[in-house]
Amino acid sequence: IEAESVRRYDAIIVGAGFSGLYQLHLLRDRLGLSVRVLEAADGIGGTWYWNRYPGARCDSESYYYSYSFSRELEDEWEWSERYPEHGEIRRYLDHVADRFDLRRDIQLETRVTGAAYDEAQNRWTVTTESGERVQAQFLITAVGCLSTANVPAIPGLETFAGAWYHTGRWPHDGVDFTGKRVGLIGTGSTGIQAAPVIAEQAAHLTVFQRTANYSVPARNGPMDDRFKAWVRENSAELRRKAREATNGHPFDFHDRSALDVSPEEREAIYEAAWERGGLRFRAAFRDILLDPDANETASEFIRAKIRSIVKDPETAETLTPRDHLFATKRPPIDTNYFETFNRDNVRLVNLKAAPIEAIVPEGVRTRDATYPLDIIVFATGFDALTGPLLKLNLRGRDGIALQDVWAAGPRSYLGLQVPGFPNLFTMTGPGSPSVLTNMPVAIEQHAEWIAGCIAHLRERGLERIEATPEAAETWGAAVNEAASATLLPMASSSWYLGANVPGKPRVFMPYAGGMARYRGICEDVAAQGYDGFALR
Ligand code: NA7
Repeated sequence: IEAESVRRYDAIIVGAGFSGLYQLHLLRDRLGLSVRVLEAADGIGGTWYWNRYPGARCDSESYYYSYSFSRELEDEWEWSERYPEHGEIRRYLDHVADRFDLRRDIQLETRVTGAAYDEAQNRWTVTTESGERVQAQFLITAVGCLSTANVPAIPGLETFAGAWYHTGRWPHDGVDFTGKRVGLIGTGSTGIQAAPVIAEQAAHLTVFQRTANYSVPARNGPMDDRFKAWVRENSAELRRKAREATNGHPFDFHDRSALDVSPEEREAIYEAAWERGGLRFRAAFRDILLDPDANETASEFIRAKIRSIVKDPETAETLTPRDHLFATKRPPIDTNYFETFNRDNVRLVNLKAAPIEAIVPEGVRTRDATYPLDIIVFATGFDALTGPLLKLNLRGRDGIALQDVWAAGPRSYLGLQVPGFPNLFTMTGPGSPSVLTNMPVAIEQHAEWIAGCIAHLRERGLERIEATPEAAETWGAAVNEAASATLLPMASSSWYLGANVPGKPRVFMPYAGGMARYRGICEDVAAQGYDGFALR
């Protein structure tokens, strides 16, 4: 009786953001599978459903932070700004869902609380918060990498008399800062986007900084007609460039070393890159992420900019990053971040000098002062990459739990499959290059590779695919090796390493060998009949 009440599909996808939507389209409309998408929120959009904090916008430019699989979709959609704001991205994804008739297979307000693989039936049973159970041969997680909010366990939070929010769980009707004393904890990409916007509204803003950060101006602005026309004309070329780039952005890395030019020429190149703004500042020289001396020239250029923008010398010094090199942590881009500290209603608190000890009813108490606040905003990031997957309580063959398999850090093959978890695909998982890439490029590659893999199985009458432990071992070594070839592992406080979450294993999680190389490896694996996987 029980078995009959359980609905069955060919595939279940968890999450209805960029990844889940495209994966649904491919599996249902190209492969003809029966597919169900389970989504916790009451709307689609994933990351962009939750992240509605003031100033939230994408750091990739709008004309390439979008799907490339449909020319018609591209032609009919117009972006309004150089960097898309969160609401505009949601409208885009809503449009995609309608255009490809995706909604009828998306079940909203359905939080997955567990999934277990049954070897005898070769089937995954997925359990939801409401106790519903659904089954499928294939389970695909499209849960994002930065979707599990990290709210630090600061003693006394529950005693706070005001209101507090995490940026990744922002109230949909917004937060009114008018006349309020606001404390903002965290100066990563999120805090750096939010601070200038909050400062304009609030009576007073206190920014609590643990690690000073580099930031480059985004130079956001409206997409004017000339630029739109240029994008349309060059769209095919821009998409090709993005697909073939190391990082999924359609920009060219300079072919010179920062150390091969005269100091004057270098300064001029950095100055031009600063004026142009955005993540492509990194591309000013080819070796900024490879050679510490080359990087130091970029780091020093930004430090000098901070000193020139921020009027109060002590505040400027506190804002100047010295404990890590530029872009070894995810580099933020901003609109008036450093300028914000010249406002009379903004104060910077250096947590390195006096850490937060507690939250008290009236505000935040550090080792040497109490800061009275009405609102606390936690821009404290996420339990990145592994957090969203571990929360699903996945159990593979013989009941093994992903929590146990990953106790010392994530292990996977290509970031897409974990040994012991047959027919489970982890889109943008740890071990994939996604978080180091313009996300939609990585997502389209993952979705197409997974669809290709399932098609391969079906064509050959095969039912099961599972990464071998040896392949995962080798891939783990490749991930380490790729990271070691860059400066990325040098930043000891980076979320790439899990360092932002106390107690999390320190393992460099993303594949840093570049999206282009990764794509080639995945294609080779498929061409060799899914080398490194056991097929049955
Ligand atoms: P990030 O980049 O992880 O930044 C979180 C910030 O919060 C960072 O400055 C942290 O300092 C700080 N933080 C974290 N925990 C604490 C505690 N306990 N006390 C004080 N300060 C703390 O998250 P974002 O949301 O900004 O960005 C995430 C990604 O989203 C971003 O990289 C883009 O890819 C988009 P720390 O540096 O750890 O010392």
